[in-house]
Amino acid sequence: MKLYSAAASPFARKVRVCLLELGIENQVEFIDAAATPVAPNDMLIMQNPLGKIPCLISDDGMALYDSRVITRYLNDCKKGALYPKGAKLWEALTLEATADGMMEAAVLMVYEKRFRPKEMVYDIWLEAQWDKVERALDALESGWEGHLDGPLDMAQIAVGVVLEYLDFRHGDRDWRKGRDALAKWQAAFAKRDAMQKTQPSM
Ligand SMILES: N[C@@H](CCC(=O)N[C@@H](CS)C(=O)NCC(=O)O)C(=O)O
Repeated sequence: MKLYSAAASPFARKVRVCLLELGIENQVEFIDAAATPVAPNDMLIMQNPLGKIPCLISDDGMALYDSRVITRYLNDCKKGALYPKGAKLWEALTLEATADGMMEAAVLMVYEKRFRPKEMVYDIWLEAQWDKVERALDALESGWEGHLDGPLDMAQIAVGVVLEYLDFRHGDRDWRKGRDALAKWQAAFAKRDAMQKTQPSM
């Protein structure tokens, strides 16, 4: 298998952590394919017309995206337990979608500041993206603790990844303030081997 990814991408990190937790990281060749909305990567758009990473090429040549499709595929291939069975599945998928939505907002904020001409940066829009992140953080602080403390799954991995991405790109916003329980959970989760081995870099 081949994985188009980049060291700073939180969506790609979800997949890298998933591979490590499933113990199959050595079955994948990693291809660095950093892409931006204004400078698509030519090699990548031949596999994913959306031009986004991560994108996995399976052993039989199928291109899979986005991150949630890839992680479910890998979990199925390995017969892993990163997606619970029964009613818990819907809870896990909703929590994963919450973390992915936070990632999306946080990544869009970076793009707005990085790729838009300075005079066109729309502060109201930027703050509205951050409001989404804040509301989701509050929901994680009180409401999801039962799931976060349960058996390891992809939802927890997505939450662990997005919280570190907030430190990486939006450290000045101090997401931990007033969220002691979530901060404590994150500090423990960050110690996992798979999280340590995949820390984001420029
Ligand atoms: N929903 C997608 C989001 C992927 C995504 O936005 N990736 C970013 C990098 S972090 C990207 O490739 N951006 C390039 C673009 O938007 O054109 C997923 O879960 O994989």
